[in-house]
Amino acid sequence: MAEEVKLFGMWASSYNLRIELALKLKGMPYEYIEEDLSNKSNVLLQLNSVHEKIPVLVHNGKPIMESLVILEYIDETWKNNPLLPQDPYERATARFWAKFIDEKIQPTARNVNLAEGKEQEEAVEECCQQLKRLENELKGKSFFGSDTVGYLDIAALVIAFWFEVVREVVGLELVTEERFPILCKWIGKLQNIDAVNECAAVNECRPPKEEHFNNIRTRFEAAKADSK
Ligand SMILES: N[C@@H](CCC(=O)N[C@@H](CS)C(=O)NCC(=O)O)C(=O)O
Repeated sequence: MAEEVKLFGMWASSYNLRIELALKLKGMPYEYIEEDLSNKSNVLLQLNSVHEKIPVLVHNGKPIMESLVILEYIDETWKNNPLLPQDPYERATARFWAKFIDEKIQPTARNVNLAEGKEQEEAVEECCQQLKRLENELKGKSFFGSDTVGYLDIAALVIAFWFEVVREVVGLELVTEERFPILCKWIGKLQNIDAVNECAAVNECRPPKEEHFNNIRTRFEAAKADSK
């Protein structure tokens, strides 16, 4: 039976990007359905009635939600080019750091983006400490997945893109080579546009920079207006 793989996403979402990248690394063709998040389709609302969010992967009619869960599903379903490490301890460690990114770094990064004055300064300090912890995980390795892009690289991609957002949109020089040499080297490798290996897939999935920054600017302004 031919497989049916559909992805409900939004072009500027880094969660969506995780799934696109994983499917590309697996060489799995899929149908992409762009959602307007200000006017979500009934199909999306039915598929993910709990969170009403993208991304949703639909495999042979069955929906899978939450980007990290979807990544594991993809890895277990299509066994070529494994994303998670084979060793149970290393798998657990990769999952631990992915959770750390989503539950700790992302909320702090949100405060860096949206807070002002002293509150923003505190968020910057906290974020730098969290990023240092993550950076330690990369010591002595090319990628979090060791020699190749793996599950944790995909989960952490959101950070690679956020570094530029902070500089271009928020106007903070937060992540410098001096502060985070290992993370910066990793980002450089991922963004090597001449790469022919899995890093080429990263660039294929990446939204066009200017449009992406403009989209983020608009979202930040709306979020700030909402909180006032
Ligand atoms: N924890 C979720 C987060 C997904 C998420 O926040 N999606 C956003 C787009 S980036 C969304 O659909 N937002 C619509 C809404 O909140 O109404 C995941 O990892 O998939």
